Amino acid sequence: MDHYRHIKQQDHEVYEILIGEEERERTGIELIPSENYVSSAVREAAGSVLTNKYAEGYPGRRYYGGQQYTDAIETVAIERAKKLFNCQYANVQPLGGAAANVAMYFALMEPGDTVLGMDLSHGGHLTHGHPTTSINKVFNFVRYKMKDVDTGEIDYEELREVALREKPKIILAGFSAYSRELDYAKFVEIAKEVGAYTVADVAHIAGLIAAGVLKNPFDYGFDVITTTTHKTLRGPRGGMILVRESEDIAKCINKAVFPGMQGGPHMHIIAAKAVAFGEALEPSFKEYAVQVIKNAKAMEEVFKAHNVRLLCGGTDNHLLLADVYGSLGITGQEAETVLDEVGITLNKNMIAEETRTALDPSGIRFGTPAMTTRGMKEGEAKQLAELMIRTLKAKDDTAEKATLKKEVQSLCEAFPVPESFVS
Ligand code: DSN
Repeated sequence: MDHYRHIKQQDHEVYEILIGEEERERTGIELIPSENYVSSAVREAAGSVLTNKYAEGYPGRRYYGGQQYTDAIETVAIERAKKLFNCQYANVQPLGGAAANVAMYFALMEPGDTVLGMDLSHGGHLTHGHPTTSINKVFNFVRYKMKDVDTGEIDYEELREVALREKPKIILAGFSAYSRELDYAKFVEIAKEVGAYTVADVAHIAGLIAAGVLKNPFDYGFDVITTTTHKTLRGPRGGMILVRESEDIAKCINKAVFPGMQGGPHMHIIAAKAVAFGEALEPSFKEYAVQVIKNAKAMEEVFKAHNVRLLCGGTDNHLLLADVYGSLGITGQEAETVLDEVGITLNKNMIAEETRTALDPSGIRFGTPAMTTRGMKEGEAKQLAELMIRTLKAKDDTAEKATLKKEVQSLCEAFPVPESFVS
């Protein structure tokens, strides 16, 4: 592997590990819905000399010298992010989605203030105030849920009642395990009634929003969006905070990120974000995003044909949650393990109204961002879903698992991860 030639010469231990991961990614199918493959251009930027540079502050207002190129690259990333999401302000420094959310909370609230967010067992995220997180000790988190877990419809009546009662400072829309579109207009209407900020954590669906294939919360009047940059947006591992139009909010966000929470920004990652945002502005990215959803719908069709219960009754986005314990009698952990054995990577997941434990829940969560990046279309999505069902039924069948592994490998060989996504 030429791109690791210096590591190979200098540090064989690390080299072997990197080669192992390359092989794993090449020969297996990645179905974790929060993962993707980045282009070689994004990887080059992430591995660039900008890792050498301290750049505390923001373009034109730094605390160290030598910033002509850091200012330039951060400005490119900001301008491209604003264009992608149709907003006035962008902070591209958050190191990840969790850091973005924590900074956003401190920007918009005082300790003790209340956030109204999606119940974690109904698809919300750890950083939306899970009891085990530090942020839960600082702010008060209250919840809304789905009205019907088999359609995914949010209980907007309950959301309004809780908002009127608890007077949240922030109403948070967003999820990491939910497969339907949200009614953003409803969130804004309720927030206006109680004087709350509206924030959407779109980490999972950012790429689908940027491509215009899912609704943009800003079009419905949301104040702030937080996101990661490495999921459907197909950039480097990192975070970002966007502000629709309020300069006051943007200033609070900037202060909360630096110096509030972070020190020197990772300029090499900001460069990689700029490259990824450039790719997402290309027409080919829209085609990709359209295909991500088509592929998820194709997988939905197969799971339904096999009578496997899907939470929310199916999907409008890139991910699916299946109740494999209820439908096939295999636990989420067993499913994750046996699928891993044949080269299909996904994650076990709690389902709404879960009766099992977080470490061995009833569900699996999977999605199509990475397999779509490999160029797979509906035919392959259906083939994969069939392979998954066969694997889930072959937990103790060594011969069938060996056959399945070969089938997964030949699918991978037919669809190598591309190096570039723009022509
Ligand atoms: N870990 C990410 C996910 O898989 O959804 C979110 O933090």
